Amino acid sequence: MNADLFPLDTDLAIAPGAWLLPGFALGAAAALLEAVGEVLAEAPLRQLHTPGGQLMQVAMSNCGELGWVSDARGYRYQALDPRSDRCWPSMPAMIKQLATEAAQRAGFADFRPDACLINRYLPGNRLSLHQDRDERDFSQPIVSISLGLPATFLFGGLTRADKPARLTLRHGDALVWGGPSRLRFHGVLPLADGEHPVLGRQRINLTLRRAD
Ligand code: MD3
Ligand code: FE
Repeated sequence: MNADLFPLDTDLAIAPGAWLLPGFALGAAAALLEAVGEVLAEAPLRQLHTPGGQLMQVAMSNCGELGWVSDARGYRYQALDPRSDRCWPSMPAMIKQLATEAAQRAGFADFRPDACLINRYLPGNRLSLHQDRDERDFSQPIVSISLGLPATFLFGGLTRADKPARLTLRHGDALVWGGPSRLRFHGVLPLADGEHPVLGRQRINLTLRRAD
């Protein structure tokens, strides 16, 4: 009864509307990685350019009806993979299911993700502080699932000037950001080198969102 009505005592309230679910995806990690492998066979990881012309360190791909892209024309979601001009691979049902369950556990019963961004970090790769604001409906939360090497995640406030707090994200952890935390600034410090037993020298992050 507890699991459905209240957060488990292992669930960690980070901020209003923001939850860390440690190990939430651990049991599903092997199946998740197999599904991600199938997506990446169709839509390989690639580094994108920021609108300002900088090459992003983190390599990305997408699955779902919409995928997040960045280029000289700006940041946006689109239905076609610009590398192939074909639709992004569909979102594997088990990924969508897991993210929906994580959102539910954090109190967001109506999460309907249509976009899943796949981020691949190699040692040294970082993601600078930013807001996720390319989506239409900020009442829908964001769910992220971490796999592979641990990363130090930075979460700030609603202005860039707010000094960010740090949080370690490990293999199998899920994060849910919604409500008043949906527009917090956040980023990832340079990935420390290491060897993960399953993923080797990398970290994979899945970020599920409702874009449209
Ligand atoms: C907090 N990815 O893809 S996931 C991104 O680990 C992104 O790859 C990071 O930020 C990563 O945009 C962080 C956790 C996350 C995602 C969205 C958030 C945290 C968030 C939106 C608002 C606040
Ligand atoms: Fe983000």
